[in-house]
Amino acid sequence: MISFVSLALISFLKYSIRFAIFSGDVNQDGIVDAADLSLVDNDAFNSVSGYVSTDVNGDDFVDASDLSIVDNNAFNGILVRNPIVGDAASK
Ligand SMILES: [Ca+2]
Ligand SMILES: [Ca+2]
Repeated sequence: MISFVSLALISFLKYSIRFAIFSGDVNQDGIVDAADLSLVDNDAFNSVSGYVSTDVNGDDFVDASDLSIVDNNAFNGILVRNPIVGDAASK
């Protein structure tokens, strides 16, 4: 049997949490920027393959498609906004 409190919590979680996952934060500092772009650019230039962090689309090869994703997210200023540990930009 579900209590009123449980129903309220389920409703709260169902309608109040928003999150998204963006590719491109290769160095894991919370911001997609030129540093990430540089890492992907270097690996694309060297035709790196395999399970590497610079392969942001997961096709086991670092190329222009990965560079395009990181470039778009860097241009749009994608960063981590975390209510628990704070925003990446404020660190
Ligand atoms: Ca980064
Ligand atoms: Ca790739």
